[in-house]
Amino acid sequence: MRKDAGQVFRLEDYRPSDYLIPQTRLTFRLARGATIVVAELTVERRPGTDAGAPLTLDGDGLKLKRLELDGVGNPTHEATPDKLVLTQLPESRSFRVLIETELDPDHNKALMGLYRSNGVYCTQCEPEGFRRITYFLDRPDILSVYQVRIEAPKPEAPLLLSNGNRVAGGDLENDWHFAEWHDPHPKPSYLFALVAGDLGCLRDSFTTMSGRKVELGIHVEHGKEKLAAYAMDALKRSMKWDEDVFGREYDLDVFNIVAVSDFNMGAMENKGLNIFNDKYVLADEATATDADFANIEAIIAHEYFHNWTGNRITCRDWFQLCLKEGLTVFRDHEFSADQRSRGVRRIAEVRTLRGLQFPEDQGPLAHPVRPRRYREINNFYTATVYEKGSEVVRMLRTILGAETFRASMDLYFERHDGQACTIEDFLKVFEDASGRDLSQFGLWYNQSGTPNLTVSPSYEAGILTLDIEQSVPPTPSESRKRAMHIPLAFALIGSSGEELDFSAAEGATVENGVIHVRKRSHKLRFHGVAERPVLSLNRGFSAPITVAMEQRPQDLIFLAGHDSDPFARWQAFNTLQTDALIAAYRLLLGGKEAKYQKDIAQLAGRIATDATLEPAYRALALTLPSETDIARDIGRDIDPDAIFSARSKLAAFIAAANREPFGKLYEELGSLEPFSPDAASAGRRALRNTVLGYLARIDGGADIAARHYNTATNMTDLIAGLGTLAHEHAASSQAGAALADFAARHASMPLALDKLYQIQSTAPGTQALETVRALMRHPAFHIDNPNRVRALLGAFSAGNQTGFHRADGAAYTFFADALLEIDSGNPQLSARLATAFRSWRSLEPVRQEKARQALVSIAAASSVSVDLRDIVERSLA
Ligand code: 0A1
Ligand code: ZN
Repeated sequence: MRKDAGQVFRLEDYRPSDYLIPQTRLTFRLARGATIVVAELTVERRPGTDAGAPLTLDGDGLKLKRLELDGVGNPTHEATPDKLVLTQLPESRSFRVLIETELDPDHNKALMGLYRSNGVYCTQCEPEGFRRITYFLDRPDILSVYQVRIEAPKPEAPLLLSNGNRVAGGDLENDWHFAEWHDPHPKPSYLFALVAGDLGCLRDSFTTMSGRKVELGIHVEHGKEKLAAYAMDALKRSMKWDEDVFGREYDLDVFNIVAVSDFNMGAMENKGLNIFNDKYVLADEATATDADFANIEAIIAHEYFHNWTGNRITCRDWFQLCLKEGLTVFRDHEFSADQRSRGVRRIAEVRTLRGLQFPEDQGPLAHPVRPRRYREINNFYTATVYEKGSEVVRMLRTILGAETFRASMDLYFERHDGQACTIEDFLKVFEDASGRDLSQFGLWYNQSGTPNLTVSPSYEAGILTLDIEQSVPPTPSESRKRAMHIPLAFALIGSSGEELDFSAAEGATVENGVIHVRKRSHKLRFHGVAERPVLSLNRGFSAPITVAMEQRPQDLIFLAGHDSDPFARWQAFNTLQTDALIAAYRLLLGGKEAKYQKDIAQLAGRIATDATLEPAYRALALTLPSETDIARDIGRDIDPDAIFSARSKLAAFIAAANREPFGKLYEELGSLEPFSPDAASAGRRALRNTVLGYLARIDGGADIAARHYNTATNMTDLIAGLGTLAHEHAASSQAGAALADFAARHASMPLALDKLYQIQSTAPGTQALETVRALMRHPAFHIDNPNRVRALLGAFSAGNQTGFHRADGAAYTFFADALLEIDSGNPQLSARLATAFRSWRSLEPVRQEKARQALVSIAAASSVSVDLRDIVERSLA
């Protein structure tokens, strides 16, 4: 085992290394079974370091074949697979170390370091994969200029890529060839990449703002080049957007993207050579849904934007991960908002944050956006670091204003280009550019938990009083919290829907429509308010918090119809739905019938048919809170079956009340138009497919869904038809026929089969476990492939509340066994999947105990990776 399972890394222990590696020359000889890597490092002793200090290099499972110091073999050293220590080093400040290692990429199932995916050699080095290739100071504050030579058999690997620009290439003996790449930008080892294989290429070019031509290439399996067209378009739009919005220009002559089919995450921003999970590159109307297109656009942009936020300015250590990730997510969110509909994107972002980050922040795995300790850094690529990290950057912009924000970002790039930085460095540029003190704001990086604001309004004689109480709940190892700076965007809405003015506000700073909550409690007074207003709070989701305020249903209905802020308007209807669902849940638990008011169904009908609203917005508004959303809002003693039942009944209630308008809308939206992946067309499809979900719940629903499936001309509609049949009419002959048809039509398309797995594993009810077991035995399922595993086991555990949480605990036991099997090859994947247990304590006692037993059984297994153990033990703590 590479790491001591108990070892904890702490932020306060950071210390610069004694040595630097300004230059790295790598030679790869890629041969089956035994790949040889020669690393020639120019090492420099840091000024002030004692000449006797040893040089300790990181390794992970390495086989050392040769070692030289300044050209002399076998210097004094100690080598284990996980460490190389050189002692008795030369007096001179700088010296050369040559290290030869031997690797077996074919048997690398962890997909970290150098591995083969579908016959293609590729690498993944973030965060600590480079040490699986050679011994190195494998930490992000060691910046080195890389020169890379790749040698490989030409027929097997005609394509040889690495970072930077290609500087040489040619033929060698025995049908081998080579290429040399030079990357002039000093970079940390985690950004190193190599690809070698036989791939097709879609080429294009981009001329930068200063007139330089950049060659662009997207490398995919032969025959799939056309499927990269959308990704290429997204790349060019991203390059242009970063110039226009952040003034950032690309800095090499080439930019390559490679799609691989075995990848642990979405994609990776290696300098000039982004490596992608093929799921986020390949798309056309027949193979990808609108959601896939939107994800591709966002992820292409995200990786490209890392070139400045991550690569040119990187992280000093892994505690600072949010420095690059939160900021880059913020940038990709802004990009998608500009490319699509800002209001709709914002609602989608908040749904993701609440769906993934809130449960994390409210459970045993909670950690600050910048954690202070970790056992396994791989487990900190979390929704908190990414999504909440992005919200923190967004709040900075809200507090400082768009202009000062941009000036601060300019200063950040100017001051820190070429450096490895901390969150303190980042906040300092905003302080310097604005002249403000951001020390209280900095708590957003250091304090975990979702803050709550309780707001109690009262109105009398032109004065609106708001009592605001702030609280941050206790989280693991943080029992006492300090008051945070929360920018709360708001409006006071008058009876005819207009925003009301006020003459003065006291009790907190109020500027540009934002209340700056900084204390535990505020008594705010707005003077000169013409009438009792309806409050619109946390507009645009200005802060990642929960807000508790008693609001009358008629006020929520009013906001849902009149709020000019699209997020707040959506939120009002969402709150009405949630309140109704929770009330019904409680009735069901008490053995009573679920009851719903007809207002909610009428409002749904009005929103669905309101032509002044964007179809994508209407689709989001008609999408009921998910079962996990409802569970999160209930908070404790969760019975997933009762939640499912309350939600189904509300959907049926809305459907029954809107049979006619929904039917009409469905037909209107069905008029055939040529496919386009643009946001407006996708929005129309989304609305039609959401309405289908309702129509499927009334008489003849199976026939409507079957017709939808059979007449679909793109993957979005096909999946909508299939999902509706398989989930709402599982026992129908139409469902069986459609599932068989889809499987047959896509038998040779793994990414499409993943969609089928996902639908089948999320079919509600206890029988899903048997379905999942059976699918795991299907020849197309490969436990080594993360996409297959996520589509089946990831979707089942995170997306099937009634199936995964079946009361007898059988799915927990099954899942725990599956995790251990995955863990033996790919710990990163097993650990991530295990987070499905993170909210186990909020279940009702019977399920809670069964989930606990499953976690305990993993912890007690004879061989568990550090990654999985870390998640399981923190979950149990
Ligand atoms: N930096 C990447 C995320 C990433 C992290 C770890 C990986 O290892 C398998 C891969 C990718 C990003 O933010 O896109
Ligand atoms: Zn990223």
